[in-house]
Amino acid sequence: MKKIIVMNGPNLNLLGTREPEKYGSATLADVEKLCQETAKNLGFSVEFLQSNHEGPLIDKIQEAGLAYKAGQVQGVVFNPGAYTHTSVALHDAIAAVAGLPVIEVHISNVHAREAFRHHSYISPVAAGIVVGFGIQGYALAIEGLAKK
Ligand code: CA2
Repeated sequence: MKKIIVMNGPNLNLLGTREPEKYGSATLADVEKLCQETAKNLGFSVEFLQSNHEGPLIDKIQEAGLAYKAGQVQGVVFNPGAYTHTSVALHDAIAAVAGLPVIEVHISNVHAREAFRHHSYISPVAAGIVVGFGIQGYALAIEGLAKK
């Protein structure tokens, strides 16, 4: 069974515990369950991870690139959190694994928020972007990847 990797960046481990007006009341465990169920119905398995640090996210993108070339991975769903707006290193990691589809997801509509959230270092190297649909955005991204 091919795998979809779902990655989450800094502070997303706090989902459902604070700021429900911005990010809803679902926890990251709820997001994982949604991803597992959505992928299973489409015939894929899910590897789900969250990190508050750039390095492990970069390592996983590189690993996903090799697994994609080996035909084991369908693609990556990635909510980079605040690294979206700061990380040239994540941009470069995705650019370096040519071909690997990475779908950028944001729970909130970043374009309706502060100006510093309007720029993404990830979007130019993403295969698709899902913004502002709450945690359902993860399911939409998985559905999109399944058709790639
Ligand atoms: O809307 C999104 O998914 C974001 O990627 C969330 C990031 C934010 O920096 C991006 O601009 C947009 C923040 C994730 C922090 O998540 C928390 C959840 C609950 C409580 C505190 C933080």
